Amino acid sequence: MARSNRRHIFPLALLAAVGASLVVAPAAMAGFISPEHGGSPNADRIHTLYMLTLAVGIVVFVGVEGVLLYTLIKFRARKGAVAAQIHGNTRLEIGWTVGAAVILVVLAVVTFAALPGIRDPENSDASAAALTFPVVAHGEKKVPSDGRSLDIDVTGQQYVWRYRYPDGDDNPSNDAFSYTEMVVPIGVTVTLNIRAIDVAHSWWIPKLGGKMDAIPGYTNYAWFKISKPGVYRGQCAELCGRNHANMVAQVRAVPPDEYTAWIAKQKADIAAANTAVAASHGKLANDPQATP
Ligand SMILES: [Cu+2]
Repeated sequence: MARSNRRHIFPLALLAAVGASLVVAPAAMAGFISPEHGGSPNADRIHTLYMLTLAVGIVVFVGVEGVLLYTLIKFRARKGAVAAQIHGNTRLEIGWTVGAAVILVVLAVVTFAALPGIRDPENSDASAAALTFPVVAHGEKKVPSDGRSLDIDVTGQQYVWRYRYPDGDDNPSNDAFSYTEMVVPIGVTVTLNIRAIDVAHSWWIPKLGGKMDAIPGYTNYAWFKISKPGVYRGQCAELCGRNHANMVAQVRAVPPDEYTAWIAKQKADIAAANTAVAASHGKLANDPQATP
C-alpha cells in the first residue's frame, strides 16, 4: 500500500507543477506568448487575435489531454483484463473532423475580419491634425481615410536606424532627421516608409505593431498611432551582421508642442553642424601643411 502511494506521488507532483505554471503563466509569459502591445491600436488588435487563438488552443488542449488522462487511468492494465475489440466509430470520427474544420473556419473568419484594422492606418486625432501632411496611397501603401499622416522615412543601415521627418515642403534635403531615436507627437497617425541601403534589416517596435522587413531596393510600409507619451523600445529583428545586436531603435512619443520644438531644435543643430563642417573643410583647403 505504502509503495503504491509513493508511485503516485511523482505524476501528481508533475500535474501540480503544470497546473501551477499555467496559473502564473499570464504574468510570466507576457510578451512571450503574444508580442508586447499597448502602444498603438494595431498592436492591440494583433494581441487580441493572439489571445483568441490561444483561448481556442487551450480549450482543445485541455479537452484532448483530459480525455487522454481519463482513458489512461480508467482503462489501465489490470490482471486478467481482456481488451475490447473496437472497429471504429463513424459518428465520432465525423464529429471530430467537422469540429476541427469549424474551429479553423471560425479562426480564419475572425482573422480576416481583424486584418483591415491591423493593416489600414487610422485617422489622426483632430487636435493633432496640424502636424499631419497629405499622403497618397499607392500599391501596398495604405493611408488614413482622411488622406493625411505624418509620413516618416525609416532607413536601415549597418548598424543604425535613420529617420527623416517631413515638414510639408517638397524639398527632402532640408528635413529634420535623427538616428536611433524617433520622436513623434501623440495622437498623430505616423505612416512609415521602410527601406535599407545595404543588407536586409527588420523594423520592429513590438508595442507599436507587427515587424516589417527593411529590404534594399524595396519600400515597405507600416503605421502606428500613440496615445500616451512614453518611450517604446525595439531592435532590428533581422540578423544583419556582426553588430546586429547593437542596432536598437526607440520611439519617443511627446505632446504635439514638444514635437514641434524638437523638430525646430533638430533642424537648427543640423544646420549648425553643416556650417561647422563647411568651415573646417575651408580651413583644410587653405592650409598648405594639411594632408588630404
Ligand atoms: Cu539590422
